[in-house]
Amino acid sequence: MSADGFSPSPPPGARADWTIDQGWDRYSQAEHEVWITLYERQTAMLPGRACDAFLRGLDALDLHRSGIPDFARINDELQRLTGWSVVAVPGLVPDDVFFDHLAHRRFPAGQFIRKPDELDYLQEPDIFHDVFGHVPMLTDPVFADYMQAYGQGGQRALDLGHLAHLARLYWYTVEFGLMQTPQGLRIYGAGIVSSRSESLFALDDPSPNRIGFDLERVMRTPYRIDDFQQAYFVIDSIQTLQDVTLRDFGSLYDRLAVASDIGIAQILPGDTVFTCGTQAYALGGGRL
Ligand code: HBI
Ligand code: FE
Repeated sequence: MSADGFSPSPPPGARADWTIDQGWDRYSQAEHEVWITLYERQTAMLPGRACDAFLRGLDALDLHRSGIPDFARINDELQRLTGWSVVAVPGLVPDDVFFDHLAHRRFPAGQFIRKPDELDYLQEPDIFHDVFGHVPMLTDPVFADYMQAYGQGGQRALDLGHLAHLARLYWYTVEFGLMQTPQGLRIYGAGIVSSRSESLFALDDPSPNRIGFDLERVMRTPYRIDDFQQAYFVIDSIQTLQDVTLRDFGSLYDRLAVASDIGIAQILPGDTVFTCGTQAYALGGGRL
């Protein structure tokens, strides 16, 4: 939604809710090969790095078969497991449209796939990020409920003028979340699991801070959209996410309205610190 409160209209060919047909038959062989390349790269490195729920979901959905998956096939299984479905969209959709889909257990996924010369970085979420990154976690019943609650909360955050705060929760959990397990830190965030370089950086690099998840703390922390994160937040279990959404965000938003943001690389006295990062990567100018 734009600042004046009106959403732009869907592009030509899209429905009122911004969905389009996936048009699975129209993907070229070259596009299927991009999927297969990315799929093989990520699945080779994710055991021992991604959390069990993600790896189980990946297995359950059998996402690699013949390249880019057909949403109709994924949805049979996903519907059965958690009642979610994947719908195709042309790219980024307005916030209110995005939240409405999530609130109805539909995940909007980009229909297109990145070009072979941009395997590692892209501006808009494509089908590999959206389907490989996000959909496996939607097979977990608790995570599935969290995502729906997030969509419902999104509609309220827009009304209350606190979208920027809620978006940080999404960013630091759904996109870039880490989880503490008896076997060590694991990835569950879609932005990490769908990226080879960030799957290494987020777990192994000494640069970023890794801090125990705290809802209010996260909502006060800005994030980077153009490079690796300078802070990652660590949950104990998926249940933590569901518990968070049981709270009423109204009083939280009132406090946040007068609270200052926390520096992106700052560590506070109350933080549970997994890693006090060197920030060497960001101080060195990152990849830009
Ligand atoms: N659209 N397709 C798509 N994917 C997103 O992740 C997305 C979006 N529109 C808005 C949006 N995300 C953000 O509003 C939230 O994540 C906060
Ligand atoms: Fe995403």
